[in-house]
Amino acid sequence: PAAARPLPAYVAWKDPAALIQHSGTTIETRRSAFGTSPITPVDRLYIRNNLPAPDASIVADRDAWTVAIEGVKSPRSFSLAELKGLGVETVAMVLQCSGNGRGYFPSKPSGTPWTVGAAGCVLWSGVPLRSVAAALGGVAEGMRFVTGTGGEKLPEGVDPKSVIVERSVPLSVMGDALLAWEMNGAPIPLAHGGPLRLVVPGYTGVNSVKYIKRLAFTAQESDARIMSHGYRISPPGGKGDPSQPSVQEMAVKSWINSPSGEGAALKAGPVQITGVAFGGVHAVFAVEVSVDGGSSWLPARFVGPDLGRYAWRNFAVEARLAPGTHKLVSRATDSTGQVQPKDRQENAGGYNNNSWADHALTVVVA
Ligand code: MSS
Repeated sequence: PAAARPLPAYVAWKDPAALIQHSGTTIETRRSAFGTSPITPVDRLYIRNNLPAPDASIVADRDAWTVAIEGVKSPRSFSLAELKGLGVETVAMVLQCSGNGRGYFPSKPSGTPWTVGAAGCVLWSGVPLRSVAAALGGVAEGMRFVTGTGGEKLPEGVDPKSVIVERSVPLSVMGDALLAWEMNGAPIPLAHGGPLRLVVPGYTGVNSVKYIKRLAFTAQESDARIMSHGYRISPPGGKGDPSQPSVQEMAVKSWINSPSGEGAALKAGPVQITGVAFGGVHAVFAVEVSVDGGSSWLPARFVGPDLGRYAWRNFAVEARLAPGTHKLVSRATDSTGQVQPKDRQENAGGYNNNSWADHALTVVVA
């Protein structure tokens, strides 16, 4: 393959050969770089920043980072050192950009044309939101949302609401959401939201606010543009507005990573077809694979450990592919019986693409 472009300084420690660099703030994992264990190595994990990452000085003294907690009986700020005393939990979770799969929309929506690689599965450790709220007398009456605000320095001369990364999710996420300081067993790198990140399991990536400065239980959704107009399921050709559904819960999805279709033609003979499958807010239950574009299906088996309902699972099917061209597809079912659909739901932003047909992979066998 062509020599990879050097990565920007804040992600210079990542593996360039494993990544597709769309821009300095949008970097995707190559399909062939996912491997066959459920946790995505941090140096291969995708990056999506709506604003440039803050200065690296914010991770120089992590424990000194502070977050304001509002919308509780006794609001106050906590340092990260203090938060660590309130509780600790670890969750394995698929982190997936709302626009993962956008590149398959024939309408070419504006935004990064991600294929499969704006996703990974990560272990996060931190304090449950419910423990933080409990330490402050509980959530104040009438609050219906959890609103997280990112700690980026905002550009001068523009309305802060038009650029600030501030997202609201329903209060029901309280069961499993964390304020996390650790990722795959190490402090969260700046690029992924260190020193402290809100993580909302089962929800698309934009809802997991990095470098969180304010966690508020609120009666209303944020009126920041990224919430009110951005990340909405808008009709094709339309614009986002607050009446449309926000991009929040993820739905059942899977794709094949190997063979990747990248590189030289495969040799005829037995092949393990592998990929990843997840249910979003529900656990993934089963996966089927087709080597004929979806005409007939084979049951796949899960490979490796089950890290819980928010994680993805690796799957495998053994097949013998004759010389020629084959169209490989996978289709997952979640624990509530929801089957990954054949077709995408058209929308202007190119969000939530879980179509199995769009994720088909054509491979040539010599
Ligand atoms: N946060 C903040 N603060 N900022 C920004 O920009 N972005 C989003 C999230 N969070 C942001 C935040 C998005 S959009 C996403 S995806 C994610 O994040 C990513 O992550 P990483 O770590 O991978 O980079 Mo789409 O839905």
